[in-house]
Amino acid sequence: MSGGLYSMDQKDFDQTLDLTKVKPYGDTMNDGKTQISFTLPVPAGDEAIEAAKQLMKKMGFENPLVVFSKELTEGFTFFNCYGSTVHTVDYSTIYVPKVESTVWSMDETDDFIREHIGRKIVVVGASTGTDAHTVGIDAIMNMKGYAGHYGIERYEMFDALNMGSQVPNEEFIAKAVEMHADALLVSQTVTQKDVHIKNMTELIEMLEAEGLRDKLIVICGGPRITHELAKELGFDAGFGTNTYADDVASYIAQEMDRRMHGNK
Ligand code: B12
Repeated sequence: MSGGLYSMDQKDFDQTLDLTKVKPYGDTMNDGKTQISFTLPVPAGDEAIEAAKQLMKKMGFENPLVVFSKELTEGFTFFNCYGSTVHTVDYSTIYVPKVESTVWSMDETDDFIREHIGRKIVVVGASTGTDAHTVGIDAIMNMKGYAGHYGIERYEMFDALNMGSQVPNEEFIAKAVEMHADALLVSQTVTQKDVHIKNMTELIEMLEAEGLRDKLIVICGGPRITHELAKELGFDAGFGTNTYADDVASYIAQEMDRRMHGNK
């Protein structure tokens, strides 16, 4: 390449990708460039910016830069910062347990249920306990759907009831029994002080006490739910962010089939 302002050759940049030592990519491989935002309970000013930079260094960021700061309300300042992290992760050893199923479209799932189950699958869903967040369970169940994916209420071969939010476990189970549900969909968004763990554990214990646990496919979901956590708590499956009705409906259809016909 000839000279000039933008003349650095590709070979001048680090291009080594080592999956045992992965770090963020900003402008070039391995530069570790990260954007981070947080609020400190201090008034805005040069001291606040210095405090943010020092904190960034303690968090493992080199060359911290505060690109934006603003007092949100008296005594609280918000920061947008950049820095280069010194940390890496070993990507090659990562294992994430996931729900084992093939994701189908709504029509494929409906066709499969017609052919293999031979009747509608009954599903009852709710955001349970004290949790008032409805958007997650609506995204999965609502007729209109979410992000271009129709919810389970739209499926011809599902009979779905969304009970809304703050549904006590007792009411949830009573409705499931009344409707002869095949699957329960539990949404948990608030995880402060592990309230979701207590609530989900209580649900499983109540189902076990009533001899219902094995008769139902019990699924949970929410931004901090993982399949691993769900299994630990005695659920059949757990779904986190970026889940759509397609994922859940096809899993339920395949799991029902496995239970009815022992198919792998
Ligand atoms: C909207 C909102 C509210 C609204 C809810 C209105 C409503 N009708 O839902 C209101 C204002 C009521 C509210 C209240 C509170 N909220 Co709020 N809220 C939010 C907010 C901004 C968006 C949540 C949302 O709708 N996400 C969109 C949906 C589509 O995403 P999702 O829930 O993750 O769902 C997807 C997946 O998780 C999954 N999924 C979800 N459920 C299920 C269920 C099944 C079966 C399956 C398969 C999949 C699945 O699929 C969905 C689609 O992909 C978040 C912050 C954020 N930006 O996320 C905070 C947030 C969730 N709230 C929070 C808090 C702390 C509260 C309050 C405690 C605040 C307070 N001190 O009063 C109260 C709690 C009230 C209560 N009793 O529950 C915290 C939770 C922190 C935590 N880890 O616990 C958050 C993260 C904000 C924060 N950063 O602090 N909140």
